[in-house]
Amino acid sequence: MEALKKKFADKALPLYQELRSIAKTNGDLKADEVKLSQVLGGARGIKMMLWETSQLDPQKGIRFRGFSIPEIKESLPSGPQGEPKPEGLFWLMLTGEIPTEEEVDGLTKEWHKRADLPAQVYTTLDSLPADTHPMTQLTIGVMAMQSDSIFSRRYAEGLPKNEYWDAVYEDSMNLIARLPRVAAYIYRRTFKDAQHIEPDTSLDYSANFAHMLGSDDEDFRSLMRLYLTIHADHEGGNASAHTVNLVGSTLSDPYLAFSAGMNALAGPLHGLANQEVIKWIFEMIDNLGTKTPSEEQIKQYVQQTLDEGKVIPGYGHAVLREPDPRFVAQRRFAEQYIQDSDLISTVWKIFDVVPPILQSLGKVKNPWPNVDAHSGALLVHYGFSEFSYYTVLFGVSRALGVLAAGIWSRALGMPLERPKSVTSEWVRKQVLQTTK
Ligand code: NMX
Ligand code: MLT
Repeated sequence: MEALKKKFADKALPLYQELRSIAKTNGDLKADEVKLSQVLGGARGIKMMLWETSQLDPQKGIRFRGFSIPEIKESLPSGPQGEPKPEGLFWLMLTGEIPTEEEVDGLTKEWHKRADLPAQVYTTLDSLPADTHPMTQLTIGVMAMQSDSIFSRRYAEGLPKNEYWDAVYEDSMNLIARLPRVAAYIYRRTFKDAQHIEPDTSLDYSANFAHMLGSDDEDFRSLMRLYLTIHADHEGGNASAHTVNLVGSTLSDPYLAFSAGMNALAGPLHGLANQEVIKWIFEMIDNLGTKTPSEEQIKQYVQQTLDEGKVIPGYGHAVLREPDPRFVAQRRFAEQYIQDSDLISTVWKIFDVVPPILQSLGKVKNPWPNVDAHSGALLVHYGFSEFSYYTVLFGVSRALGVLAAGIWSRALGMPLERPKSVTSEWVRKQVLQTTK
């Protein structure tokens, strides 16, 4: 058994026993109380699932197995310029331990070994019109591999429950290994006249992905390491993770579950916001006729967007109540690696202008920037200006978190997810009962 799989099994199987015993002895303890405002308000804050890989604090932001982003940057094995390798984060999410350089190198090699795509992925993608949205291409590309699922095959052969996690682990490792090839293929066929670039397996996961996209710039490789690390997981309740969890709980295999999650990520209130942000900034620049808008000009454009009944993309969050540490990490990256970019200066000016305006509306719970407010400007700086592609990069990263969590769910014997719904009549009755 490979080292990561063995380490995971050693941790997960005792936890399975412990949680079963907790459910038996303390199952009646309350985890939460639900208010009508939560039922009518997108289930905000309701505790209803187990998610081992990360936890989100409204003020402090994301913690991956207890580690903040600065701590991750400090502790995980990194590339030559010091940005953390996502291989290390995956290891941490599965084991709770910071891996050694050697363990991370071993994982890079393991993913290279598993990265070949079945031929039908290429033919399926090639059959799509070139203007098919890259996120649609991503889910179709993933679905084209589903016939390879080890879980599905073994389940049909009569897989016992205590081996589910093993088959899900194999599928998840294969899928993570293959995603950069699928994603790069989509990018090159859509935007670069199908001039594809062979992988370079001497590189780590992120640098090889950057290479297949078309860049061997050392700074861009570093950005990819950081990008793929910080977008990987945001606890279980976000729309893409929750979708993967829900679909996975039916024992759909990781290909089916992950592609369902990508359809959630493709929505403009979720991962597509990174595309929306840069589109909005370019429209503002066009509209104002300057690449260096003043704060006053930005204020007016923000007001115009709100007056048109639209949201300011990249701002606000369902959980966070402070600037997103993932925004801050990208800003620090820009400060360190990029001098003199009008676009990045504009992103920072928007950060100065937008929060007080959103606060003044009196209804926005979080006026601060989220992860998507910064990423596009960095990608444009390194020559990736095809913004309809950006959410695919988010998706490749998100695979690490949601698939690691899926392995946990099967190892911990999590059942079919099936919460309760109510009708408006039931809601009315609750109100009548308490006001009688
Ligand atoms: N611009 C304008 N209005 C906003 C914004 C914003 N950025 N954020 C929230 N509001 C409004 C929201 O539409 C709602 O209005 P109404 O009552 O008229 O329907 C009101 O403020 C209260 O919303 P909140 O409770 O603050 O936010 P909620 O938890 O419902 O939604 C988001 C969170 C992220 C969906 C919301 O802030 C938003 O639409 N932001 C812009 C899109 C975005 O950046 N999404 C990316 C999130 C990160 N990700 O990658 O997933
Ligand atoms: C995410 O990374 O999934 C987003 O910030 C949305 C969320 O956490 O709800």
